Amino acid sequence: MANIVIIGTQWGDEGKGKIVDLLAADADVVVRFQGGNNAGHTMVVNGEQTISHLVPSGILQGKMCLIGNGVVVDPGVLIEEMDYLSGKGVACEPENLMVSERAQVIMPYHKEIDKAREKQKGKDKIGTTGRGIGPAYEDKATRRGVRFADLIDPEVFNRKLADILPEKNFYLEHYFHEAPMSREAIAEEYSAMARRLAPHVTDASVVVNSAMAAGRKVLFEGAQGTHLDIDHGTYPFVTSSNTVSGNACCGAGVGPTRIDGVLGVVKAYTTRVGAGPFPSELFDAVGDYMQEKGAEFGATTGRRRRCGWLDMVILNNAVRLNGLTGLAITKLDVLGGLKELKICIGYRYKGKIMDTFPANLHVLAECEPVYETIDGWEEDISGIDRYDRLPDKVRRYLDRIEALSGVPVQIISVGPQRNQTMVLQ
Ligand code: 2SA
Ligand code: GDP
Ligand code: MG
Repeated sequence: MANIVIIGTQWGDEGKGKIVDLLAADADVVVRFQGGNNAGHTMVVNGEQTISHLVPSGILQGKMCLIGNGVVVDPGVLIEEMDYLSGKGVACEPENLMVSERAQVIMPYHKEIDKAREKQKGKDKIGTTGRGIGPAYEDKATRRGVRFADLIDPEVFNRKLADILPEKNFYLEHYFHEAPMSREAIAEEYSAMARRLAPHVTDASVVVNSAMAAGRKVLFEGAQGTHLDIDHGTYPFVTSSNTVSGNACCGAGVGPTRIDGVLGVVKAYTTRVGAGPFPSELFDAVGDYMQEKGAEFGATTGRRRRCGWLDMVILNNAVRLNGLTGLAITKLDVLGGLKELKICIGYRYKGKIMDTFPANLHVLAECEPVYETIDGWEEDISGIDRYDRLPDKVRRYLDRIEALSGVPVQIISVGPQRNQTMVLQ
C-alpha cells in the first residue's frame, strides 16, 4: 500500500515509533500530524535506542520527515532533538526535516499554565505531561496562537507577544499565583531559535502533496492513542488533539482520497499513563509482571504506566473510529510466562453486557470487564522471526484478536529491536 496512516488503538505507547521506523524503509516521506512533545516514540536499531518526541520516526531510515500543521511544536525541544539526532550521526537538515509554517508554537507561558493548572486541580488532575500541549491548542482554537510563519517574522512575533503576554501574565499572577514572565526574555530566546529553525519552515502540505503526485509513499505517524482523542477518548482524561486517523488529513494538509490504508498499532495487553478510566486495569502480580517485563515507563516523563488485559471493547472502538485496514500487534513477547491470558470481550453494566464504549465516565466507572480466558505460553518468543515458528498458543491468541476485531493482523512485534518483527502481508 502506498500512503498509510499509523495510529495507536489504545491509550498511546503501543509501539508506534518502532512500527513507523520499520515501515519507513519502504516509504519516502513520514509526517507527524498532531500532538507535540508529549509523545515519546522509541526506536531500537542494532541495540541502540533513540527516542523522538517531535521528529517523525522515519528519521533513522534517512527519509524526508515533516512536522505538519496539526502539531504543536516547542521550538527549543525541536532544536534539542535535532542536536541529539545529529550527535548520533543522523542528518536533520532543511532538506530532510521540515516543519509546517502553519504549525503552532508552544510558548513558555503554555508550559507554565499547563503545570499550574494541574497543580491547582490537585487530586483531580489529568496527569498531563506538562509540556504545554493543552494551552497551546487552546490558543490555536481561540485564534491567539503563534504559528511558525509568525515565529520567523520578527515584527509579527514581537507584536503578537506584546498583545498576548499581558493576558497570560494576569492569569499566571492573579489566578494561579505564579510569577509573571518577561517579554524581553521570551523575545530574546525565541528570536534566536527562530533564526536557527527558519530554513526548516515550509508549506508542508505542498511538500507532501507534491511527493504523492510524484508517486512517493507517505506514512502519517499518529501520536498518543485513539482513547486519548479529544472527541472520542475518555474525555476529559484525554490529550488536546484528535488522535484518530481522520486527523491525518487535517493535520498534514491532504485530502482523504489520498489515504490508502490505516494500520492500528495494538499492544498485546493494555497500558495507560496519567489519570482516567481503564476498565481492564490490573492491580495484582500479573499487572506488575507486565509493567516490569514490558519496562512500562513513560518515554517522555518516565512515569510508571498502568497495565491491564487486552480490551476488545476499546480495540473495536478503534477499528470503527479509524477505519482500520490492518493491525500491528506489539509486545507479544511480554505475555510469555503467564499461565493464562484474559481478553476483555465486553463490559457488564447494571446486569447487561455492553460491547460499545460509553461516553459517560460514571457509566464507564461502573462497567465491569467480562473476560474470556485463553491459554498462555511459556516460551520466550523474542528470537522468533517466522510466523509459522510461533508456538500454537501464541497463534491462537493472534487468531482470537483477528476474529474478535475482524481486521487482519499484518505485523507482529516480539521485541523492541527493528528486526524483532514479522511482516505477514
Ligand atoms: P497532555 O500532556 O496534555 O497531552 O496529557 C493529556 C493526557 O494524555 C496522555 N498522554 C500520553 N499518554 C501516553 N503516552 C504519551 N506519551 C509519553 C510516552 C507519556 C509519558 O510516550 O510514554 O512519558 O508520560 C502521552 N502523552 C500524553 C497524558 O498521560 C494525559 O493522560
Ligand atoms: P509509542 O509512543 O507508541 O511509539 O511507544 P513508546 O515508544 O512510548 O513505548 C513502547 C515501548 O515498548 C518502547 O520502549 C519500545 O522500545 C518497546 N517496544 C516496542 N515494541 C516492542 C515489542 O514488541 N516487545 C517489547 N518487549 N518491547 C517493545
Ligand atoms: Mg510513547
